[in-house]
Amino acid sequence: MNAIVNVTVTGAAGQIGYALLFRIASGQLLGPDVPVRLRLLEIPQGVKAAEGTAMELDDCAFPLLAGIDIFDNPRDGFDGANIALLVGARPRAKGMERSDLLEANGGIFRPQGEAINAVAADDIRVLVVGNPANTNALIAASNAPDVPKDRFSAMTRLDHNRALTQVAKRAGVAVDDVRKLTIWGNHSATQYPDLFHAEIAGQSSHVLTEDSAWLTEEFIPVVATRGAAIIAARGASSAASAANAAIDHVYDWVNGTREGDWTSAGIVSDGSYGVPEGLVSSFPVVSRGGSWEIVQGLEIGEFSRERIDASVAELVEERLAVRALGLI
Ligand code: NAX
Repeated sequence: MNAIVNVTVTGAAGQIGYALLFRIASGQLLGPDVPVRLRLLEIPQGVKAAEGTAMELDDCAFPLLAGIDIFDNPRDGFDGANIALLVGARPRAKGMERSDLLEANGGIFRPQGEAINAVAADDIRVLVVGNPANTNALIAASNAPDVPKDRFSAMTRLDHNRALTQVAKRAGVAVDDVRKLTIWGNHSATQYPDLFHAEIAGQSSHVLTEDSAWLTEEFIPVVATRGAAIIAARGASSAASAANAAIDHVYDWVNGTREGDWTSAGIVSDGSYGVPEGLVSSFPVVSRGGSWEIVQGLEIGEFSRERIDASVAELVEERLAVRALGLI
């Protein structure tokens, strides 16, 4: 049996937390032979509900679940964490300006970054799910100066998975036959799902990219605004699909992406593809040896360039705003 891995989940009593924790405890996050100890972090008002979820986890008698602890402060919540899923965040309330939203989330992700810096395990890997995910990841990473920047990532895997299914449906193939799709930029409506390097059942995707009406009026907006469409239909935001994407992201990060494919993740830019260094932006990535690497050498045409630049411009603005607030 492998060593026990400590997994901290924030926002554990929320709807994504509820969809996520059982899958982690059953072995789907890290693999079927890796025992996990869950550390649930909530605000004090969320602790009771987290206790209820912990009771249900106990009642599943998962063989891989080595224990569950619940905390209401980051210093204890991240103590010894090997993996941290930062799901809890402050949603945008009516009438809230974007700067208010960034400030409110800074109040969450700055102390969490500081706590990760102080008490997490040396091999800590952090996935930020809570929105605005890219900039929240930037805030957390900036406040954890002793943790290598490449250990922080923001989730765009849900967008990636959404795009895979849209392409598979359009092309009439299985989802598994669609490869090398990319989500670029911010996890927001400006994100750019890029099909130009995609392979569909081993063939080029030009049949789809040449259908410019479908590409610009259907595919890109459907993927970019899918979150709002789910809310309109379900009366609540994506939860199980978001939890599933978080599982996919961490599983691939730890165990490696499959040969002949790549995925998408928000990671700290090294300046690749003209994305300013230090921004947390989504890129085409592979994971090798437990680290994300940006897929290099892709040709970016004018159509893609414009859209990548627009989303990156939004990230630059968000960075300026959190800098002005003294959060990074
Ligand atoms: P919920 O409102 O159901 O749950 C959030 C939970 O976080 C609550 O239980 C709350 O008490 C807790 N919380 C708040 N502040 C906290 C703190 N400082 N420490 C620990 N816990 C804290 O939201 P849910 O639907 O679970 O969504 C969580 C976040 O994921 C939201 O920010 C949401 O916007 C974001 N999403 C991100 C996605 C992505 O692809 N990156 C997709 C799905 C989702 O929209």
